[in-house]
Amino acid sequence: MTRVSFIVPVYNEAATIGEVLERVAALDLDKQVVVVDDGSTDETPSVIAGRNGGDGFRVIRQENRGKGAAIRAAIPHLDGDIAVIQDADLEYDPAEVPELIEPIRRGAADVVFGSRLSGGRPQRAYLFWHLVGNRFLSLLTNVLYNTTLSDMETGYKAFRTDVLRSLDLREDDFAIEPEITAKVCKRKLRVYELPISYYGRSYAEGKKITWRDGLKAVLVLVRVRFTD
Ligand SMILES: Nc1nc2c(ncn2[C@@H]2O[C@H](COP(=O)(O)OP(=O)(O)O)[C@@H](O)[C@H]2O)c(=O)[nH]1
Ligand SMILES: [Mg+2]
Repeated sequence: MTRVSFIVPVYNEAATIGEVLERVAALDLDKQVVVVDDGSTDETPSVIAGRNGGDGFRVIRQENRGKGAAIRAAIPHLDGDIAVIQDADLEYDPAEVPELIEPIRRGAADVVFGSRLSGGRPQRAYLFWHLVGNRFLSLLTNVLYNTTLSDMETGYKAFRTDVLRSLDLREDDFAIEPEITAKVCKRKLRVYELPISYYGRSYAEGKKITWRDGLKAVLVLVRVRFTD
């Protein structure tokens, strides 16, 4: 059976992290869960500590350096065949992970992106400029790397674990998303997309990504294409 490693970057998500971990635990998969909490100042640490996750459950703590640093910190600890990034904020529903990883399990894909923009699943209607920004970044990705992604910024990205390890990721903050996308595309890996649901949250509910991350994404996409 395929073992699946969940990487859960979490920063101040006390309202949702418990439910996320419960939904992950409920999945009928052979799995490992690596939570990276880098300095949450709310109740997140006690919610995590209150869970007895068993053998495959590990919590990494470090100084706060961003989502990218958190994902990178988890990579050396992965022991699954497939690795999935699972945000801690319930924008993405763990119940969809078995479907997401299926193309990798079948041996057809090296990487699968869950797409919010390809239709067919519930999507919260809101934040017009985010949609425009995400469409633009995906178009730029497609032009630079000759591919056809609809949602390069998606939080749901699944990988063969050896492929994730080989990407040599360096970004600390949200620039990890374009860095992953760019390096995956540049390597000519077999990338698939699958429509997923998106239960988007507002800034009042704790969303942290901003337009500055969008600008930085442009730079990272161009940099990896022409230099790295
Ligand atoms: N460990 C860690 N996780 C972070 C940090 N910043 C964001 N995250 C997590 O990354 C995920 C995505 O963050 P979010 O603000 O929802 O961004 P978006 O979904 O890309 O708009 C959530 O699970 C956050 O808790 C950070 O500095 N450290
Ligand atoms: Mg989110």
